[in-house]
Amino acid sequence: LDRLPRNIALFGAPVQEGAGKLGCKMGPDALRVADLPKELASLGHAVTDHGDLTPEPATGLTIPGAALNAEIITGWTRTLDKAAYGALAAGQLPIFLGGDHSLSMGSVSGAARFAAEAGRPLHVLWLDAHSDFNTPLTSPSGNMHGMPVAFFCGRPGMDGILPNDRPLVRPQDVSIYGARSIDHDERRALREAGVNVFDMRVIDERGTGSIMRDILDRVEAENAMLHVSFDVDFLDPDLAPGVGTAVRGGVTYREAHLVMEMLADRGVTTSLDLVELNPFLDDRGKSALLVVELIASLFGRQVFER
Ligand code: 6HN
Ligand code: MN
Ligand code: MN
Ligand code: MN
Repeated sequence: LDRLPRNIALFGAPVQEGAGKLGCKMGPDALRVADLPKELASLGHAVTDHGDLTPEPATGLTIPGAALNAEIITGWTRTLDKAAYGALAAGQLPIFLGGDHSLSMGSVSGAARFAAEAGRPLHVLWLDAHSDFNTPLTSPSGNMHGMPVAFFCGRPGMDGILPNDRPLVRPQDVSIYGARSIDHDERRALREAGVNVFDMRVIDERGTGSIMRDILDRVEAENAMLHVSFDVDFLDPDLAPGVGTAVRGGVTYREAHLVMEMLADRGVTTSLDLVELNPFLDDRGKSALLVVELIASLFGRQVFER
């Protein structure tokens, strides 16, 4: 087991323009009020909160199809790409406090850029009710939080947001875990690209332990870096109602903890997003508090030392 103290860098990314409902911009502060920095520090990690980032100005972009607020999201993507790359280059483990899921366009791209220079593959564990594999040409909503996986895998249709020759993530290195809402065009594109999709049905059938073991064995075998992207709507909405796109039939309390505990056992996580928390829709902070509890599990809290 690997329980080394980490050098953790927190970055608030109060972006909400990628989602269809307002409120995610309050996410970073809700996670702080729920004591995320203190919980991580109490586990023995060095924690620095860098406060909230701001998006670069970005104008003059033409994206065909439906991509709402594309210029604001482009600015955030460029800012977050630099923050992720810079933190990893400084030997830190960055945690991005969202903000909606469009922020992963930048955080994952920056991690991919660092991994490419380090000569290691980047794997992505995408904990989400959704697959976020739309492009502006397939999206039914135009909301860019439904597009980040397509973006960092290099699906066409979002040129100019970052350089087109940037390092991408290979679709076969992405594991989507907890899916139960996939749009018609996304489904075909996911299959054609070869993304690993663990939907709720296969989780019910195989169980968390078996699936997570396979995902983590591959990360270790390939000496890969691992970006974990935690969309709060991966959890069942009875547990975590503070999200804008809730889908029933989600991951349970114990299943979610086991995902985190298995990640902690392997110590392979190199960067992390906490996204889609919408405090305006929450019930007395319960979703924020559960996220903090789960992240403590991911960073080593356990009932009984093994
Ligand atoms: N999320 N597939 C839907 C869309 O609008 O593209 C929902 C996306 C949800 C995105 O939860 O991060
Ligand atoms: Mn998502
Ligand atoms: Mn989602
Ligand atoms: Mn636990």
